[in-house]
Amino acid sequence: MRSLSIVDALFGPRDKTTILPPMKGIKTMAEAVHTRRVFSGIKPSGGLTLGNYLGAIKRFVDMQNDDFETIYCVVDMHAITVWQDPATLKFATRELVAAYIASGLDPAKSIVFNQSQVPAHAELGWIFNCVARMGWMNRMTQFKEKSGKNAEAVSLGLYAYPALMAADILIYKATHVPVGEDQKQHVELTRDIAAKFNNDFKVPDFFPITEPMIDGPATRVMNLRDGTKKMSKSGASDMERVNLTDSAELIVKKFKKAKTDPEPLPDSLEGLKDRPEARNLVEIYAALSETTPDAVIAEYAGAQWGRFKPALADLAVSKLEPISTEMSRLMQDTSEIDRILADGADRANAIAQPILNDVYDIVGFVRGRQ
Ligand code: AQP
Repeated sequence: MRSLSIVDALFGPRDKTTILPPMKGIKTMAEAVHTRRVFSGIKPSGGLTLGNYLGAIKRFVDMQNDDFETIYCVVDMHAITVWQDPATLKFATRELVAAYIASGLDPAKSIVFNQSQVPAHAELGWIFNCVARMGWMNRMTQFKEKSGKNAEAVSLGLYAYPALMAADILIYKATHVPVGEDQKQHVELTRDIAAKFNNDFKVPDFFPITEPMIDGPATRVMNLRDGTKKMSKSGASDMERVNLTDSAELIVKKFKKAKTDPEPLPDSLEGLKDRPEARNLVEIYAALSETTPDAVIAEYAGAQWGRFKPALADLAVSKLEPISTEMSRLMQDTSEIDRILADGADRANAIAQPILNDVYDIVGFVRGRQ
């Protein structure tokens, strides 16, 4: 039997299959005490995929227009948990900012910065290394997947990554985190760390119990060559993913060659059960056209792939081409990107540093000067 986590024990067990965003106008437990604040981030660990766009960036932009304070980070310290060539890391960091802005993030409305420019992330990360338990870390499935049979040879940072991710979120006392399905377990760990810290140091509600926001039709965009695997930046073959910087021709080619089965599209969602590749393409279509998989099925019931795939490719090109064009324009002057990052880091520091000072005081660190 699965043992209850601290959050389960304090607040009751969570439904493990779905975490829906709270209904508008209804306050979550965290919101009752804390400012409604969104934090999320992406690793600059390679070219961005359609999965990063639909599961994260597009939703970051949508939330910016909601009534939240929004903080979006380029988590470069997470990227180096696996080897990164330094010049490539700098390029990928700036390119990710270009992607954020080209997709609609407004640095005047949202705080946009890179993690390594705000030292409070690493400092709180260390405290959380001392709060998180080995047993909790040992349950992290992403570490198991990423380390595979090579667990002895991967970095200590890869193992500790979820504690630093908890610090990324809680250094701003963020109440909401929009993420893809793959990050759900890490946000649950963040909740456990917050609850244990609040409980151990007897500071009820110091850290919020952050809500993961995993919603929309594309919370887990799958690999185009194997519908049972997630689409990832670092996947082995380029044909298994769509990159935000792919040309229109390449996007068309990738969807044309995407693995499917011989059956036409069904006339109900039920018919997609046990058809992971077909379901993935329908969900991508739904997310790109801002509709639901039901509506896509209603439009394409009985369609052969020869009709659906070109329609999907056209749709993807129409959405992604303007983003990649704007990304290349922004990348022509990286000094503007660096300025946005420096300004974002100053604004992020202004929120993070007083929270870190409080944490140091709570844990008993003597501070000569405040
Ligand atoms: N396939 C996906 N479908 C939906 N959401 C996804 N995300 C990533 N892949 C998908 C979401 O993107 C955000 C940033 O992820 P990340 O880059 O920090 O880490 P990741 O999840 O490990 O992404 P990758 O692409 O798989 O990177 P690599 O290959 O370098 O490890 C998160 O919100 C994530 O859920």
